[in-house]
Amino acid sequence: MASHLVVTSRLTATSSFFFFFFLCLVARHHLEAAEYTVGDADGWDTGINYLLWSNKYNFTVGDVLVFKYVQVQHNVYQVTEETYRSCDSSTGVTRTYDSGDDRVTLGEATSYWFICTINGHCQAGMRLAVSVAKSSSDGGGATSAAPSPPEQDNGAAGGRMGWWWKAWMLCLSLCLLTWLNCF
Ligand SMILES: [Cu+2]
Repeated sequence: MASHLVVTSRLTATSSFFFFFFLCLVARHHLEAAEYTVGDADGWDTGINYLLWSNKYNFTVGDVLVFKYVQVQHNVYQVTEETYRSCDSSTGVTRTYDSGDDRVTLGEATSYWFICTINGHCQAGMRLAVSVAKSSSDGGGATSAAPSPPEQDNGAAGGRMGWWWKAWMLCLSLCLLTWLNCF
């Protein structure tokens, strides 16, 4: 009788853990964002067709673009569509990046335009246009679709989320093993 009680409470604990885990999974689905290295292995450089590159992917709100390049040789200016087309960065600049490892969070379902302003690089094709769709979560999209201010900074938050996720996976594996041992 006592052992039966122990098993029952163990089962309850296990199922509540899984319920909590499931909640986290759902939360993650809404928070998780894909990360794209612009140009893939080529990075952010001259001589690459970024139109072809951007056409390969479907960007959604929360995704992160990572521009990788040799610092000083290039830069990343977030600009208006007009400036993207004219390559004239004297106007229409929203934001500038120059770290060589720039992370830009696509915080809104809109279009984003980026150019490099170093000597004729933009004219030579070093410009990127990306259109971002609403979060792809099915149903109840109202909350996830709410416009949020673009938080385009160090992607530390994304990295931390990745670590949390790994921790959770480890936790789940351990729990599963323990649970299997009970029977
Ligand atoms: Cu450049």
